Amino acid sequence: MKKLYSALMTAFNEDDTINESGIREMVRYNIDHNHIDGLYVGGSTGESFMLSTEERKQAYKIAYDETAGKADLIAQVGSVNLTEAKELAKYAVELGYKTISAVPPFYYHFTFDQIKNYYDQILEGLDVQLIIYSIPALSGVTLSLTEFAKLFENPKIIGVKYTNNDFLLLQRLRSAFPDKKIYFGTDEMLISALPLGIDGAIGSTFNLNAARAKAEIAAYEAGDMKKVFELQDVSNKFILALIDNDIYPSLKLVFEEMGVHAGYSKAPMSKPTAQMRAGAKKIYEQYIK
Ligand code: NAY
Repeated sequence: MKKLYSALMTAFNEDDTINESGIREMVRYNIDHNHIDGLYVGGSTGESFMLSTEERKQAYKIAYDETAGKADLIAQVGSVNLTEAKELAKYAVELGYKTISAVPPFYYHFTFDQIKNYYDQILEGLDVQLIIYSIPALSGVTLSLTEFAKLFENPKIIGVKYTNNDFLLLQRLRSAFPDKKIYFGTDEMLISALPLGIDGAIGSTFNLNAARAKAEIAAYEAGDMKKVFELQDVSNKFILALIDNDIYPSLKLVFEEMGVHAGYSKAPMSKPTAQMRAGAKKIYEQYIK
């Protein structure tokens, strides 16, 4: 069975400090209501690249503690600061995370050898497995099939979180590396990734839309492609409405509608306006309630 992971959000207070109880509530919701297979902690959805090292550690710790072994956990430790990435990886492993993930180093257009060295250094001396976080649209780093092959030579690198709509590369990855894990990361294109043999999906919108996504996966596995299309169609109306309303703050606003105190997003992300609040209420009523 393909797995479904929510990309965990980080709840903030209005002054942009971390809101611990908000993170705990979202973890609980994912476990108790979504019955989620796992949580991806500290990724883009977690707004992690805007956090200090200590705040990133705090988020891993809260998520680990609240999950209490009831779901798989993956800590995203990638950073353009390799010293920080190594420190975060060590910290996550010491907490008990069995799997980490890392976005390639970004901004400076590093060479492939530098990227490979970054992954090997993060993993050096740690008893942990790693999933590459491939998200070219945000990181600016596109890895080719040959480059994935070289990274996969490190036996601790067990797969990729593939947030990319290059389906030719996805198919070639699946064919070339049947034993590596591939988690798809564009929730609105899940329908296109399912037939390519993904092991599961990791996404922000599953925090709220897990039941529909799970039903889509079940329909796919039962061979009911009409149902798969219908479910993806509703999901996409929901996802596009969220994107139009400013996705990260709006996911939290919809959580608030459901009584889950998800807090705010961190500046420079927006604080909710009256219009965003009204938009989120409408999304909740139309797609979740
Ligand atoms: C992450 O690290 O949190 C993710 O990459 C999760 C994947 C999400 N991508 C981003 C950039 O947020 O769930 C997707 C995405 O929000 C969704 O498909 C809507 O576009």
